[in-house]
Amino acid sequence: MPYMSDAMGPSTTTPTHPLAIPVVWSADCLRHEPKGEVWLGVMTPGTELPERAHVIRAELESAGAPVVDARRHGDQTLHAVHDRGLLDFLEHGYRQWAEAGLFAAVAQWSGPEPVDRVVPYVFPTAGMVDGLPLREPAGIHGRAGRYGYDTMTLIGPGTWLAARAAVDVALTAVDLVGSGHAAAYALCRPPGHHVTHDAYGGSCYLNNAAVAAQALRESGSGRVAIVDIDAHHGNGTQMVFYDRSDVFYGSLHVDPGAGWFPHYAGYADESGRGEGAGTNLNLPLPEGTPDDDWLAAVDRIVDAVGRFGADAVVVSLGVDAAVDDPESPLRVTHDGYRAAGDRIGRLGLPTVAVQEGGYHLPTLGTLVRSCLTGLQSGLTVTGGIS
Ligand code: SP5
Ligand code: ZN
Repeated sequence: MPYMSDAMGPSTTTPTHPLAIPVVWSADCLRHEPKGEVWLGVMTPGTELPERAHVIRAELESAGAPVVDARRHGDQTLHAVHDRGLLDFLEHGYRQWAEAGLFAAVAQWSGPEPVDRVVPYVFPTAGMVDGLPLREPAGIHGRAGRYGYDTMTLIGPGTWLAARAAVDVALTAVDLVGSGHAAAYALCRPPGHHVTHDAYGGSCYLNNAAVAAQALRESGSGRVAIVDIDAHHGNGTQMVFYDRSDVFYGSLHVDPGAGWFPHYAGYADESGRGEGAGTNLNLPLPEGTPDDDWLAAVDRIVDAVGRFGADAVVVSLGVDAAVDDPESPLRVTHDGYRAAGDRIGRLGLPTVAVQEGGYHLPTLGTLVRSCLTGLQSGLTVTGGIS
């Protein structure tokens, strides 16, 4: 693969060399249709739409990237990351909701277009249960709040199929890296980094990046680092590995302390626990953060990954830090995303990039392309790609 310096590429959208990083794809990822998000008590338009996957794929194909279909994988690695109760709820909850007559029960109060989506209504917060054992509610409507921690992340008829397919996409990308590719990109949808061991939310259902990291561990990488450049803190990924010393998690994101999702995690003093002490790094950033400050934070995380001694890297590649994105106040440009990819690539490690957020459809594809172009050039410099 040819080396491409920043000076040689006149602009991010007109690279002089094709993108060679394989793009893993599954048409089943389109089957999740959130239809909306219940936000502040009302149904609002959905943001995590199937069109996201279409525009990313189209742009990467036009950049020359090979597209590979995901291969079906078993549940072993998924079970190492997620609780069986969560998986059971995600797989069967929609049907059970329908069978319990809950869609019919609310139809009289919905608007002209009834929405058949699972939405939780009671949450076992720390203050509510106050140390009581966490029970499995009998009613499916009660169970929803046991596993879902917000009202924005709706479950429809295709949600499980898509979320499970996204895990296969991530695992196939891990396989490609295992078979000698320096890097692979998993076009996962729905995204995953907000999902903990047993709780979904933030437009995410299964933690694709955490499953990829776990799979890399199982396939021989002794130490794996996750670099999360999505605009939001990946609270789910952080907590999956919070007590472990074999997986490092580093994230730069809009400061939850300034009022941003996920509100309850992502603070600078969260550094890991027990065996995992010192293997978690959060760099919260102020609203309006531009490229130079954002890239300085990327550098700090890349340096920490180097010190950790990772054998492989998972990038949680959200592009919602971009200046035009409607869901975050960070102000990163295409050049910023390309530079971030380059810096991560210069680690010279096998790299699995997993799609997370990014909601501005007109620039979504070119932002991902910029980051992967940078990753390719960084890997080429260090000999990670030959
Ligand atoms: C993967 C990812 O980027 N998840 C981010 C989820 C954060 N969502 C916060 C939503 C805050 C309110 N947005 C209003 C949208 C109205 N439809
Ligand atoms: Zn995000």
